[in-house]
Amino acid sequence: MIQLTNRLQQFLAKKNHHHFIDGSYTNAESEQQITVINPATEAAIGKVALGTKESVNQAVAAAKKAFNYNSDWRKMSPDDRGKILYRLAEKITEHAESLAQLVTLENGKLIKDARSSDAGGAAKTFRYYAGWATKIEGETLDISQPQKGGRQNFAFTRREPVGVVAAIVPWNFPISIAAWKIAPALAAGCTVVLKPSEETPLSALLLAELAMEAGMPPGVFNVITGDGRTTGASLTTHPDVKKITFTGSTYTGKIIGKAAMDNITDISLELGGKSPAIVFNDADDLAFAAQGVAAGIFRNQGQVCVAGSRVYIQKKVFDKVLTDISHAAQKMKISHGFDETAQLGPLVSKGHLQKVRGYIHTGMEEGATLVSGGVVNPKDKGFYLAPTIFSAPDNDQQIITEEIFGPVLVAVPFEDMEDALRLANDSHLGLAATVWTKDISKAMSMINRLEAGVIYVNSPVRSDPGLPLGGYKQSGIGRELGKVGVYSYTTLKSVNIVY
Ligand code: TXE
Repeated sequence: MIQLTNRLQQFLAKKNHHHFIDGSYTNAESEQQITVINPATEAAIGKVALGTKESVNQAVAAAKKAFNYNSDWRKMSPDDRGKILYRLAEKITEHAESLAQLVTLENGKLIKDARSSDAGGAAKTFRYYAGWATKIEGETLDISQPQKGGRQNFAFTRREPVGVVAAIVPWNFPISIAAWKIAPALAAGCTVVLKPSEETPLSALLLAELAMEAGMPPGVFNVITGDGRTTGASLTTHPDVKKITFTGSTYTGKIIGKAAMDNITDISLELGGKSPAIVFNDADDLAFAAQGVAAGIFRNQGQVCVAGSRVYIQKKVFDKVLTDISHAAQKMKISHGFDETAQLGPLVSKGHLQKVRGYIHTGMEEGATLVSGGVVNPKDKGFYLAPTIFSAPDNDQQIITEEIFGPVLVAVPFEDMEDALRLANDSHLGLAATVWTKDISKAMSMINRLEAGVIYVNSPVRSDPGLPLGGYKQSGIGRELGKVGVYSYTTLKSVNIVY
């Protein structure tokens, strides 16, 4: 068992955690509380405040004040803003073990993933966007307006920070997804109110402490804890919020999208996926492809927006590839996240485990063939599920049309490229896809015709701060990460000087 760091022990000793607003913890004694559960042990690890409308107002007011034209933040040079983001990246690296352990405690995920994807991923994202603070550009434009008396035009655009940003994030990568939003928003000069998921709110509070230690002016980055219905809804309907950035379910994304339109608030949505992995007969190394497909669905217990949860395998190699994937699945060691040798941890919550199990039941009822796994919890305590694989003849089952968001894979055979495209594009979602082939022409045809925002060839999908992420169809609106990510927190002002 891993020894918790001193910093984390001190943090957890507080037991009751409050919102982080205007540079310090607030006094939210009067609010209801949410208990945060460790999914591996089912024990409580702390309580956070369930933010009321008043607390949300306070957080937005702090962010608005920090965005005021004469504030320290607004007057700060891009270079100094970048330095603060860079210092925060260093703080995250310095306290990476505390952050990773906290993420494992509240989410259940494997500590190695919490170290690399969450703490490591967040540091990388802040480092990447630190450099963007000094690279936000407008354009000069050669316009054709006639002017009197031989006067001329000097037209240009400038990018300005959009204002107070509401960032609403899910529980699957609590601080790295938060970083995907906070880092570009701050690089652009915005201020932020972050609402973490009610399942994993603690790591966001620790991140806010580190931001202050990195020299972030008060009010620039605030954290409000709470649920979706009260806290999240108060934040997304607040008239002083100028941009909403959300990652979560398509269902909630639609509610937030409608709320945004009431105030004509800018919005970006990164919603769910049901991403296809397509394995051709001529994949370079079929065993490697099978391993990649298994990694693409079972990483983080399948709770990954870009998880390849449908695998289409060309008929000639269907049995071989499916057998390899199921061998890989059956060999996975299921254990709590602090077991350094574990390969699959618990799911995030009891409710989520029930939801995923419900889908497995539905798959069996609808006649899909269960190849491995199933609904049985392999442990006495904790929210565990064995990696589960189904095979089905076509796309007409619920387990292949809806996002399950757990360690559940459905395999379907295909004839040829046209058939693979028909099956892969037959979805209301379009976040990601992977293609496994050594034929570059085939890979390019697939890239051109797949309806997905992110495509990887011969690798499971991974994230990188420099590579934009977002979805086609009901997988979302807008893109985050990369240059487009930082520009999405700016608004364009067009200017013409007649001289
Ligand atoms: O998501 P929600 P949940 C999918 C996945 C999962 C399902 C449900 O299929 O099984 O969503 O998960 C906040 N106004 N994804 O319930 O509801 C909420 O408090 C404002 C895919 O966790 O979308 C949390 O902070 N905010 C996804 C955040 O929204 C509201 C990752 C996400 O919650 C709100 C997670 C409201 N009305 C789940 N209602 C991905 N794309 O990676 C809820 N929230």
